[in-house]
Amino acid sequence: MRKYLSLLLALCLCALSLFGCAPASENSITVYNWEDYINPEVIDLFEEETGIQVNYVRFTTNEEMYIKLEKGGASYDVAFPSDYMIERMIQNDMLLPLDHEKLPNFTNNAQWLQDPDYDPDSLYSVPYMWGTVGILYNTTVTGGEIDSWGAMWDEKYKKNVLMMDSVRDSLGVTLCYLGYDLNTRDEAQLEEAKQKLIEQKESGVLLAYGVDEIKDKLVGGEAALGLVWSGDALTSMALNEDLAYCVPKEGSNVWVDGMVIPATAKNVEGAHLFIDFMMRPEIAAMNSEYIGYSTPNEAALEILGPEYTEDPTFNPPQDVLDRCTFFHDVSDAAKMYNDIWIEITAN
Ligand code: N2P
Repeated sequence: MRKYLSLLLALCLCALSLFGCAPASENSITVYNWEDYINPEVIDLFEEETGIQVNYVRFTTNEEMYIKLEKGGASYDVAFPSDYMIERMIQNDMLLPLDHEKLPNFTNNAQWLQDPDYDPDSLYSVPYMWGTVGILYNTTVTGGEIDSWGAMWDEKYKKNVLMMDSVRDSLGVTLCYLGYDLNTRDEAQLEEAKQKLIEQKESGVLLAYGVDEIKDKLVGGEAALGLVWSGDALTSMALNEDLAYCVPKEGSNVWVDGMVIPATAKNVEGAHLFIDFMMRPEIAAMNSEYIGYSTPNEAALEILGPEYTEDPTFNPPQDVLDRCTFFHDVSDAAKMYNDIWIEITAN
């Protein structure tokens, strides 16, 4: 017994000398981010500079992230929701107000993203990346350019189309194809979109629903068309020269993902340090270059240069942006969206 006690004492002393008296949360932060959405070197640089350990956890969709945070249980110090989800989380008191005094690099961001309508005055979020939703396609199969969502229903591409297992993205582009607003709460319009997606499945055009694996399948030549986010399109096109990206003429979604501090965060100080680190020009440039998404950080754009800023996937021309719409929280219609999604994907 005495042996155990002295061993325990030795262990405690050892832990104290290593970590001082600080609780573990002061020496670490838990970051909850999308799959494939950071340059891993950035995490190493942050850990080296601050001595704060990053526990890095990934999610696939906004809805998955939301449920995890809503349920409690796990606590995250920094999360990366999209615009419409930030709107919902603010409404539901799920975020802490940011201390802008601790975020001196915030002013590197483009003016239009310093005061976004989903979070006026950026009280709860700072922008991380932005982009569009479109079709990544293999030109050797299509035989040329495509410009309509109709291609994703075209029986020429049987068992060759990948849709996103993400309720707002797939329903949103289907609503655009039908000529409706992608934020609609109209039951009849949503029902029509549902039928359209069921038709895509039943006609055999749909190969599968997926999220992050869509880009890999397109790069590997395992499908002809896939619904993707612009950054994934950019990195895929660099890996396979037969691939092209279009934002269809019927319109699409333009989005911004932010960095936020959930109300249940344990290391708020560390979270601010991490968020500010991510907004340093050289760090934002490293992330943008690695993941292919467009940074709102104007100082980073200068580092990236014309190879990026003149690329139409990275920096879409005005006519493309003019036909794109931001998602908004659909509030009490969210349940209708989710029920439709379950019905479509369940069988
Ligand atoms: C990249 C995640 C992109 C998030 N895999 C799009 N909102």
